[in-house]
Amino acid sequence: MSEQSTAPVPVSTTFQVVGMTCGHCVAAVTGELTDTVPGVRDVQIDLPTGQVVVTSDQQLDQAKVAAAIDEAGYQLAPGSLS
Ligand SMILES: [Cu+2]
Repeated sequence: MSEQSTAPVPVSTTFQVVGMTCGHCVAAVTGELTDTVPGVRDVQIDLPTGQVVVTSDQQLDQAKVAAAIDEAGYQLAPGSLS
């Protein structure tokens, strides 16, 4: 990777989502986050632990993240995003 002053520095945010049980859940959460939270580039989800790692162009809007998880039908683990 070359250094370019104009390129945004990706931000990595990790949090925990409760209730995901299969690949469909992962796809739903990934899609909702990608579609509704500004700046999201990549979403990585570890199903067994419910750990979600979001790479984004800017600091994530926590309210939008919470809304996206809720919209997908799951719950943000309390205190995992602060
Ligand atoms: Cu599922």
